[in-house]
Amino acid sequence: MKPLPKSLGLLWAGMIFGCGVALAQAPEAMDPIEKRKEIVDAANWKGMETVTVELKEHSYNPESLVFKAGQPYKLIMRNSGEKKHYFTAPEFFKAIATRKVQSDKDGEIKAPYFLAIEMMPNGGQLDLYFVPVTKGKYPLYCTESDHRQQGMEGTVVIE
Ligand SMILES: [Cu+2]
Repeated sequence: MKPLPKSLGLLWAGMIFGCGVALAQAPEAMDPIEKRKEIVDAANWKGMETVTVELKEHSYNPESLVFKAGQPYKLIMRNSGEKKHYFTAPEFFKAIATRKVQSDKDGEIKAPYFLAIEMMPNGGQLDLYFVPVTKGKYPLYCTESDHRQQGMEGTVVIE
């Protein structure tokens, strides 16, 4: 009875292939990068609003950042402290369509999204260009040393 194992083999091959296709499509479904790019391209950057957040020992000023979904922004992140500080907000970064992070002095970095941005001390500055997409309240914190325990955390709201 050889035909049966052969057809079973084909069935298994079909199932494995089918699963492979599903797995290959999953990341795009979870992280719609192309959609983010469309949002960035379609945004009215001439109507961009500028917001500044200052990082220092051991706080963010303001502690709560609020953005409107669909409105393009430049978020100026400035470290006026004497230590390195992080703008860590992985959930927020996944909730926005990122255009770029720019250093006026050094250049710009384009990526679908970031997880954390580290700022050098004594006036280091990076500008995040983005469009808020998914409404919610997201945690912001510094992952340098024990800064978060010392109170260096805040929130980012998209409304
Ligand atoms: Cu810090």
